[in-house]
Amino acid sequence: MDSYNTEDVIYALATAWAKSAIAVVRASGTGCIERLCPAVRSRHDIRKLASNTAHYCNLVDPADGKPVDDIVLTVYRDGHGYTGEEAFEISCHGGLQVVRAVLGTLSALGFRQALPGEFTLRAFLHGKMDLTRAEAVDELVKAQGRTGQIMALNRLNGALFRQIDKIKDIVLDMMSIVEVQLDYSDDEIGENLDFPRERLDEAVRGLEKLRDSYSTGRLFSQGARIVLAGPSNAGKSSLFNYFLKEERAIVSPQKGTTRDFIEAMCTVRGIPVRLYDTAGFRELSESEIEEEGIRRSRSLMDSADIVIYLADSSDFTDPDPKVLSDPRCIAVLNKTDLVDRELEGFIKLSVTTGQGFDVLCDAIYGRLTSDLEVSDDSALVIENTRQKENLERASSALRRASDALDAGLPLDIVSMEIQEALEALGELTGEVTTDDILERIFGSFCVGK
Ligand SMILES: Nc1nc2c(ncn2[C@@H]2O[C@H](COP(=O)(O)OP(=O)(O)OP(=O)(O)O)[C@@H](O)[C@H]2O)c(=O)[nH]1
Ligand SMILES: [Mg+2]
Repeated sequence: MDSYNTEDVIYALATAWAKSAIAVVRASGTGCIERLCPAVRSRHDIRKLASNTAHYCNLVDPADGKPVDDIVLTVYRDGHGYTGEEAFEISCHGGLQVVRAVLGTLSALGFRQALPGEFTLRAFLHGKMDLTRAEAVDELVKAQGRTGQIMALNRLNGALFRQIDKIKDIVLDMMSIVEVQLDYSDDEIGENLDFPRERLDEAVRGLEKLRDSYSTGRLFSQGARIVLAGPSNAGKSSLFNYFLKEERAIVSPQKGTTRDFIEAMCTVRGIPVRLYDTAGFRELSESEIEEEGIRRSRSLMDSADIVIYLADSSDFTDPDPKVLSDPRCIAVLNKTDLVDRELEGFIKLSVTTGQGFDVLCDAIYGRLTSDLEVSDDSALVIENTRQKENLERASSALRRASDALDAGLPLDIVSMEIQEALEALGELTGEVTTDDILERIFGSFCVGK
């Protein structure tokens, strides 16, 4: 962190850059409240305000005293607030011109605009959060579905940190036992080595369970791609709209209504889904444009996690067996309100009445989670590749330690492996950090670029 100055007073707009009723501008750094003084007109001396208190004030241009906005100023000191250093928040009116003027005022007072992730980096540096919590901030902000949001919140509240800390305690205990033996014995495992093997296994199981939760976490954070495909007029666009609960795609009794694909986000049983409505297949397409649409449908199907093949119960033609044999395919027979029939391997649906939609959602959820261990949203899961890598590193090292014990190898080899596991766990929570790790998490700004 050569050129990155943690002494600077920094500021940033904490809310979105968009017109709104209120916007919040945040600032942090030792001396930031004193620095703001020339731009504040208040009944109080803002330097003497108690921490965690909010005050109505006037913000003025420090150069000419002209009004900028009426604001509510909230101050933080003594380790309170997000970053754990002296800080304040300005709640101002949310018009873009107002926000621009407030930011300009701070800039004129010598505040530096914060870089992405910089407030969270400071929170980490001041011990307000460990790295798993810092990563959870970003994951929570980006959560797309309710389940992913709850899972990220769980990590932000420290559930992951506590679990890792518990396992680390076990590993530390093992380390001290090995160290004692190393001090008193002659490098070989003596018959009287009292090593808690079951504790070692417990630690490995705990780490592997967390590591394996990655796929679940990824599914609930990144979501899945689902393509609606099938013959023209089967009701793909109708189903697309039904998923979105809005009339997004054009629906008509005419074949070939959808020419190009449309995509939209929705959630299915808490899983974020990017859903694609595509051009229906027809033997005799009427134009080059439609043919191009059909080509695009096929290429989308190639990259989908699930293809919902929609057939028309009232105008049924045998589907392409290649599509149906694809393990990603869920076959659906629509318009069963018109012609009610059973077809092996097909879910019965009527988009018009909604009958069968729940069964379809269950099938999607089942297909996406079939290889995963999913319990409920209170489950402790990770979605972060860095965390997964460190968990893998730690559990592999402990497994090697276990193998070394089994093989009766010298204790210093066991000790080395346990040390490696401790390092990986330390990196995971941020007890041990390097510029590389901080750069990976907080962005390139912190390593002198
Ligand atoms: N009775 C009945 N009609 C339906 C149902 N689903 C869709 N339709 C009707 O079927 C017609 C075709 O629906 P679309 O959703 O446009 O079909 P599509 O598969 O998108 O068609 P293309 O875009 O041409 O490929 C429309 O008139 C819909 O109102 C259903 O479950 N029951
Ligand atoms: Mg359509």
